[in-house]
Amino acid sequence: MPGGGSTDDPVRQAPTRRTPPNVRASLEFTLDEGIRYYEYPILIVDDEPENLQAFCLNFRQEFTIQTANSGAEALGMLAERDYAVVVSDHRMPGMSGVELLERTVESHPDLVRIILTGYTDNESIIEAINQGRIYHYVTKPWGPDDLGVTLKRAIERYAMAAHNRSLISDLRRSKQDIERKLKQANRELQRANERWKRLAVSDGLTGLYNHRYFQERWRREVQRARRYNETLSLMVIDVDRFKNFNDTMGHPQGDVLLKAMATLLTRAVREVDLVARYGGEEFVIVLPNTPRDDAAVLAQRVRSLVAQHPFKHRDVQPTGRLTISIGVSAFPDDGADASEVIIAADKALYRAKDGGRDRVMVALGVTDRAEAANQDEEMDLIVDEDGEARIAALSATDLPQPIGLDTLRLRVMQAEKEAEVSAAQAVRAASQPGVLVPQRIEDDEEEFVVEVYDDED
Ligand code: GH3
Ligand code: MG
Ligand code: MG
Repeated sequence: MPGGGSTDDPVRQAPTRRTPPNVRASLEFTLDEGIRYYEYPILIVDDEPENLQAFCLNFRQEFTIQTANSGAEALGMLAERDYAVVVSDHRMPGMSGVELLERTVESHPDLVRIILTGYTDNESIIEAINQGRIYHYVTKPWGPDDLGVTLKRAIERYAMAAHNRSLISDLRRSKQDIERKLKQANRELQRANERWKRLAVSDGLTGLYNHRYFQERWRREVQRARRYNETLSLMVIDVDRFKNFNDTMGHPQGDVLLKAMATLLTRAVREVDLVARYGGEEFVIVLPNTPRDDAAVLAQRVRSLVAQHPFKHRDVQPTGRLTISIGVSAFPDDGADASEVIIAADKALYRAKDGGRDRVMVALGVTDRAEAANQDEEMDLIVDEDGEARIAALSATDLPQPIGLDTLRLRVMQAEKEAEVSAAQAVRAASQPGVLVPQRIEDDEEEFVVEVYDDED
């Protein structure tokens, strides 16, 4: 009854249970109670009805079996539903068993393919088996016990393959999930590292760079300046009479002030300049690629900005204002290495303190240091009412020539308000090379210190 399919045909009798294979459940049963083989449909293909009948009679108790009379019919059925195993006779008109099985390799990779043959030496079967396209061959006539075992092994193999496949896809999914989480964790770690790095170089109170970072960075900047033959300047800043502020207002208010100071200093300089807390109420500013003269002018600006700033409670200070003193030095002018330049700025700062505070002092250059030690000269500069200035007791042209001095202290007596400008004009008129940094000593007396330093060294 080729091509047939009536329901009273024992060969065609549809198996009662056709639950699609549940891979997970199957695996559990493999481990615990054994596989429920009937959950895995088997397709038997043979052109001879007696063979199909014999197959069904032998195995339908244990397995779910469907039959096909030809390769073409089998392909149609395979396209319609999933089978675990296909058992095909080899010698069939139209499409041979090997050909049928080979045609299912791509479309049904997990399907277990078994060939039934009387020709064990058939080349094409051997080749198909060797290349893994056919799982097993069974020689005719087959014995029910052997074939039964073969079918069970085939189903187990199918169940395992399907299970592996699902494991692999589970793994792939979790791998993607893990990768995503890992990426996220890495991003967080990177952010935490950046925060940590920033924390390691910051001062806890002010948020400025800390002393350790300053030292490291300063050394690097000196090396760089040396390599590229550049000038690099440094300001060392100390808050004047800060102990008094602390003692009067209390330490917490002192902290508030230091924070406000840090903000002001940061705002006062360029982006490329580095502001750090040197310790206590001392700050440093590194000015890359800046000649000492420019640094002195900038220091004056910073000093003036601070003196004018309405810090909270500044009125408790002796002068009624919060002021700073600044020492300025530069590499290579004031030292051959990083430490020497810091020491030079520190010394200049001490001179600023000694000189009455709220002022800028510039370091004595390396080359002129010995000379300057013996020439701590003071001269009076008088500015008359129409803004003209002259050196007291000396005419402008009587200034020492050549200059050779790093610092010249000039006491300025003045009648007019524009004294700073006038003093500058006076010194320029006297053909002084260098930068002029006039500074008020005490408002009442209208006295000024004018720092003049030679920029030729
Ligand atoms: P000078 O003008 O000579 O610099 O006088 P000064 O009072 O500023 O100097 P001195 O070194 O005598 O005092 C510095 C004060 O700074 C003493 C210390 O209590 C205070 N200080 C240092 N670090 C901190 C800080 O982190 N917070 C507060 N509130 N005060 C600090
Ligand atoms: Mg101090
Ligand atoms: Mg101080």
